[in-house]
Amino acid sequence: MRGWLAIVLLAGCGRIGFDPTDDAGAVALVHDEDGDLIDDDRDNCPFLANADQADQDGDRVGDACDREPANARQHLTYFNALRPSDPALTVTGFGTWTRGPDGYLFDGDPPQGRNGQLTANVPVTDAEIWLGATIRSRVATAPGWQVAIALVDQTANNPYYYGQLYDDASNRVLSVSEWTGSNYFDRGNQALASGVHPGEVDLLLAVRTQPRQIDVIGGWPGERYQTAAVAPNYAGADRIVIPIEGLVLELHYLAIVTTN
Ligand SMILES: [Ca+2]
Ligand SMILES: [Ca+2]
Ligand SMILES: [Ca+2]
Repeated sequence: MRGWLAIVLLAGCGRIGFDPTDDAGAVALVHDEDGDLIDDDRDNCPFLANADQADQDGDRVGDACDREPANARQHLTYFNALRPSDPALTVTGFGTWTRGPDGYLFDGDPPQGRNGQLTANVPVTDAEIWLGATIRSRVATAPGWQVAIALVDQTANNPYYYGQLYDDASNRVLSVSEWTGSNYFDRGNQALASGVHPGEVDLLLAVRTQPRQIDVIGGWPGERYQTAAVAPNYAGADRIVIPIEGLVLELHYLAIVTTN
């Protein structure tokens, strides 16, 4: 129901309190994405502040980002803080992406073009994909506003499942959508009280093959949304695409927690 280039999404991160040194000034932090004073490379949940590092099942994925905190089968398999020193993502679409010191800035304000997308060539099967961003503003002249996580099919070479925060003249939803090859279908959604608006935002797309189900959770601090959908055609993906539409937005991190 929604065109591919009309898909956009984004998520925010908890970098409030970021400090290059700890309070005592004795230990220099290399990079602390979530501001919990634990370096990314030794933080068991590097994108959500969890200073206590609680991990009740001991699988090295902290409870804060472990969807099954009592079932030891999670692995943090991908984390990109999107700094200039981190692996670059592929930019496509029409808007302008600029790499800054702590993220990618997307400008969806014409004449740069309203739509753009980043691609991470990372395969996923049973996993949670986390995205964090800050929406700085909406482009007033855009017909819609969106941040999304899209999965690209391993065989058809098409994006086929999307988790998204989407807002246009007829929809204001957090949703799961499916592209079947000929049509878009909204497989699950929850209405957004205030549409897609500025602020820190995050998005989680959780995908499973047994049973075939997709959960989407996201929103703004104090304004959370959740939906789920059965996904009989989901069989994994060979890459992740992050589409954005009609926003000026800074993307802060992309992470994948694999379940097996
Ligand atoms: Ca940290
Ligand atoms: Ca953390
Ligand atoms: Ca854990």
